[in-house]
Amino acid sequence: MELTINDITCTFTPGQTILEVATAHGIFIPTLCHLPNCTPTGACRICVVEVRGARTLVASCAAPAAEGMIVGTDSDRVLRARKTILRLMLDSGNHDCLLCPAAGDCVLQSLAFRYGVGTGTFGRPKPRHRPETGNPFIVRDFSKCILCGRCVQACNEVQVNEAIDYGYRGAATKIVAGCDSTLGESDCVFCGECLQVCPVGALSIHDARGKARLCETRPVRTTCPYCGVGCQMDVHVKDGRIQHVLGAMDGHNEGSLCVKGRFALDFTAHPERLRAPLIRRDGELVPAGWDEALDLVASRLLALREEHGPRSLGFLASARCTNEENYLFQKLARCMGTNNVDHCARLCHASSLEALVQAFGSASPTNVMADVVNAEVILVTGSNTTETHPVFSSRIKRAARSGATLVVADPREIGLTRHADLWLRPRPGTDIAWINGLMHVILSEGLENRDFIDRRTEGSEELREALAVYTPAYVQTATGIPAADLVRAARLYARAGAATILYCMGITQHTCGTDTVLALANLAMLCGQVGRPGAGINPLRGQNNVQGSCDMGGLPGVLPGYGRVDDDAALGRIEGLWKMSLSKTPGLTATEMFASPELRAMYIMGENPALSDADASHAQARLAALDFLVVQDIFLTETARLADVVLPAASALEKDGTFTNTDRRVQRVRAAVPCPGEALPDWRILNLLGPRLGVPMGYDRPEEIMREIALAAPIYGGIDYRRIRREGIVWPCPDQAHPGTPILHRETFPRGLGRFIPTHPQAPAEVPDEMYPFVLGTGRVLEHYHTGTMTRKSEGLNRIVPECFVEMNQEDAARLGIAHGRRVRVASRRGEISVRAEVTDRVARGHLFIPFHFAEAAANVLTNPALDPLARIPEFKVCAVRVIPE
Ligand SMILES: Nc1nc2c(c(=O)[nH]1)N[C@H]1C(S)=C(S)[C@@H](COP(=O)(O)OP(=O)(O)OC[C@H]3O[C@@H](n4cnc5c(=O)[nH]c(N)nc54)[C@H](O)[C@@H]3O)O[C@H]1N2
Ligand SMILES: Nc1nc2c(c(=O)[nH]1)N[C@H]1C(S)=C(S)[C@@H](COP(=O)(O)OP(=O)(O)OC[C@H]3O[C@@H](n4cnc5c(=O)[nH]c(N)nc54)[C@H](O)[C@@H]3O)O[C@H]1N2
Ligand code: SF4
Ligand code: SF4
Ligand code: SF4
Ligand SMILES: [Mo]
Repeated sequence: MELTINDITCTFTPGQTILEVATAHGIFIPTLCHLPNCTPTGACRICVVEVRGARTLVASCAAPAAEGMIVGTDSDRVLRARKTILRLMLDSGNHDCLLCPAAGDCVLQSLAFRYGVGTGTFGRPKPRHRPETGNPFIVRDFSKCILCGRCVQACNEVQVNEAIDYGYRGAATKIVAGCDSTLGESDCVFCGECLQVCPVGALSIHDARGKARLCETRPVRTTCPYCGVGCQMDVHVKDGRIQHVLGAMDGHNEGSLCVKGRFALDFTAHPERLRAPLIRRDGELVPAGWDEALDLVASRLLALREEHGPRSLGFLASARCTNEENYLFQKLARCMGTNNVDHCARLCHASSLEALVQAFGSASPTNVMADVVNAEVILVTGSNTTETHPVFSSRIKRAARSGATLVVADPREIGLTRHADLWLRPRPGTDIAWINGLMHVILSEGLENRDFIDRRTEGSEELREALAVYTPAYVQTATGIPAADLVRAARLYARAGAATILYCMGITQHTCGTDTVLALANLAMLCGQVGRPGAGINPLRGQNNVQGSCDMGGLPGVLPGYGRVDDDAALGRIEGLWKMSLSKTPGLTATEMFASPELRAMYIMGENPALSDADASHAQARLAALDFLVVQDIFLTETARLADVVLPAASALEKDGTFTNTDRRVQRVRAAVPCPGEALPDWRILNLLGPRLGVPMGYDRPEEIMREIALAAPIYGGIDYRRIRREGIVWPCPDQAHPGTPILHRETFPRGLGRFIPTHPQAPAEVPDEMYPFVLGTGRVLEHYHTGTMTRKSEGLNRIVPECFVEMNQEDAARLGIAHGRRVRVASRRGEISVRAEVTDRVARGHLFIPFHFAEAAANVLTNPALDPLARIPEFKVCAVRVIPE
């Protein structure tokens, strides 16, 4: 279809607005209230245009384009209208550009300049709002607000946090949080989406005056160093310091970030950053030079290998480090003669890895996050998505708003339960029962996908027999989920044109984790809900680069690209590439390293097991008892304090490389600020150490390492820095011409047929009794990350969540006489911590929740190190404790 704008013929597709058509043809129309992907409001009217035949001017952001339309965007009438609108806006507030933090990056300022409009024309009294500064991140100054409403749309339609709205009426209209409270007292989660879209200076960052204005800074495109969503961000830098962080509009996150990505990169400049290597002398860690430290590491590791053999050495790789660094790290370990290399994936998705390899032949998330829009039903289980994958959760909430059915299965009330059509609330550790129950209902109602089962799977008959006992009545008793809800969920999932499963630690971190993931895989295959747009099974990857460190072979049983170490062909290929002969004996897992008396030395790059391992006191004792411990970190962590040598590393903001997010998307990481002191990027440290251990390295740039990765791991075969300059590529990407693979298992599974492996419920390793009557679950909060080494260096985050707490049900609290906010002791068979009581309905009676971010009240002092027999993952989600009021 065609229309004419300013005498230029423009083609368009039905449904486009005049504004969209103009923009697509490079014709400028000013906007203030317009936000892409949101309902047009036409609130500011600055985008008015003249349409021949229309009596009044038309707001182009809301008016649909029509065949043959004749549009003028810069007639006198249009310009007059725009100037009047600008005058009214400038008049309505304190638009003093000299003192405004948004100057140089303000749409109002640039339009005023463009249209030659000064201020003060109507002489109206200026508003006298006092800026709201009470929260640590966002300053709200409504004397500059032009009521464009973009912040309201960003909060409600984009992030779906529903914290702010219009309040009052007429001239008193204003943007309010909650019932006109401060942002800090409202539901605001400080994602900063509103801040990023505000076209003027009404919303600005805290301490703006101590920083450079946006227009004075240089942007560096990089990937967020926190969670597996892998948001793309522009880090704005001046004078070697990070000044602002903006979400990249052209990234897969479409401009969104969460509070950590946007506001918590201040750890990079923290005074406690490691600035020089440290060596233990007379019991004290003292500064040393690089040569001295690396020589010591090399001589001790070589001596211990000489004396006790290569299997006495253990290596922990890092899901916080880049692909290039993990690749070099496992290369170093393997070339030293051991496959004893593992990392935190063991504590995380080891059970997914084990189960999905058995069922499908590959364990990676099957669909990219953006594909969730294609799902009619979204089943989220054991994932507190709004807090742990926040920007992805916004996509899920948007999908639910536009009609997708959201089913949440979680023992705890979480952010998503409010948006769910159905919330199943199983007792912790009972997931296999309800998942089997869903399949029982599906089979008994004939809702299974016969065609998929016949063509793509094997073992369905055994499954059918195994499921006979899981009637809704049985499941209700076993899990606490009402029978009717189970039936409803089964019908929703099975009947959906496309349904996707998203799951995380609530499923995996159990002694029955592998079996629970197998049950989910059975469910997906039974209904043919995998291998299509909107249909898949997605173990959400947690860390920024946990997908990548697995891909790089940071695991004891597999090489880069997932060839098995005990497979001659796979091993032979890598031996040829490295020109080294390697061990074909699978190594110890991280959890086994801590149990094995064989182990004499460890090299830990970017992990903090002294706090993150189950039964942390035992883990600490084990680390302390090693003959030699090297820790390479950005801070002197609880683990580093136990080391013989500490090597200071550059953080993600100080080096180049790539991270692979939960999409399997390989994205660039770029240095934005200089390394502190003598700290070096991990890849450089390994490059210096390798030759000292007889392992050839010699890489000048991370890009060279990626070239070798492409040879070592065929799934990365077509990935190079040039191709991922702007946008990441989703592996498998076997060659340079391949566009990447957003959806896995479309035609076949990597193992050929998908395999049904029936599983049955098992009780957790430790169940409540008279001495320890509560079930404790551990996990995360939005504002903090793991052992807190980074987020607890952020002043703002610490103001929001300053200390550890235990969530406890109101009835339990009342029975024990514990008031909200009171300190209590929580004790298990392994230890005891002191925390503040958070009395709430979020957890059910008999259940407790404690986040594991706080060293001074470490949840892992309490947790049970019992392992899943196959995956060797500890049972972080269930142990038995008692609560004693202090
Ligand atoms: N803010 C923040 N974000 C993070 C991280 C962080 O530390 N902080 N860490 C990252 C990493 S590495 C990971 S692995 C992910 C983890 O992300 P999640 O797995 O979402 O995080 P957890 O807090 O461990 O929460 C797990 C969820 O499982 C539920 N759950 C507990 N027990 C059970 C059960 O028996 N059955 C079921 N069905 N559900 C249960 C809990 O109620 C909770 O909602 O987060 C990543 N993102
Ligand atoms: N109770 C309980 N415990 C748990 C869990 C739970 O749910 N409950 N979850 C488990 C899970 S899923 C995970 S993934 C683990 C996480 O366990 P860990 O990986 O041990 O925890 P982190 O605190 O992320 O440790 C990462 C370390 O890397 C450092 N670091 C950051 N960037 C860099 C870098 O560029 N280079 C180097 N060299 N170091 C860097 C950080 O300072 C930090 O010390 O915790 C597990 N532990
Ligand atoms: S920071 Fe995020 S949650 Fe808070 S008001 Fe702005 S958009 Fe809403
Ligand atoms: S605060 Fe900013 S984004 Fe929100 S209505 Fe006012 S001017 Fe628009
Ligand atoms: S959602 Fe994850 S990747 Fe995105 S900004 Fe937050 S922590 Fe970073
Ligand atoms: Mo994790």
